Amino acid sequence: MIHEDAMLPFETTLGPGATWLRGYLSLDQQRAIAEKAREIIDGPVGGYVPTVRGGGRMHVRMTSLGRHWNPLTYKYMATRADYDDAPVQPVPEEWVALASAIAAEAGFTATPDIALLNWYGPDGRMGLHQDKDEGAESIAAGHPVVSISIGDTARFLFGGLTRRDPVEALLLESGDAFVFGGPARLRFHGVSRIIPGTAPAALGLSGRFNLTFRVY
Ligand SMILES: O=C(O)CCC(=O)C(=O)O
Repeated sequence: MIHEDAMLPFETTLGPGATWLRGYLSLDQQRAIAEKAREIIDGPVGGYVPTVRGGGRMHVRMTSLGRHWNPLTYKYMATRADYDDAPVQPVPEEWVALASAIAAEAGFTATPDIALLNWYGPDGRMGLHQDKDEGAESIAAGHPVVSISIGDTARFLFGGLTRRDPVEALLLESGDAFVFGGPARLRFHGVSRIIPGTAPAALGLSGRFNLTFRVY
């Protein structure tokens, strides 16, 4: 099923624990997040294109906050051991507060302490995967992943608990939030493509930032 209908309600449930909050962020909030995200991704511990276990290169520029996600070991650590050994930067406080508020809107109590910041260019994409590298207790508790989209629209794929389960395609637009926790915490997801030129003109962005907040 493809959710492309602009008349969809603000809050859409995609099964227990999975909530799509369309247009959650105002343009001013989006602008502030985009500015901060740009500063981080172009900063001293900025974005790089990770090479994963097996040698494949990802199709996003990524940097981690709070703890570094190592794409070779699939573990979180204090420095970027797979790249430049730089110490990871903290998650900005205002982002923690925002992610907690979004989690609450979706029915979860969570204070994220780690985040991945991804930049998608026109050919950006991310294969179907589960987010299962956080601490075992966090996953067992079902603490949610809180995702924020800024910039160009993404065709986001959301599947089930196994790779073979049917996948829905959602068009995540700038300002949308998406939360999956509880029974949805380990659902497969990915991004099949970006739709260039769809970012709100006021952001002056050509590409897409995605932020995913998690509790380690
Ligand atoms: O860009 C997105 O919407 C998804 C990002 C994602 O799946 C991840 O960072 O694990």
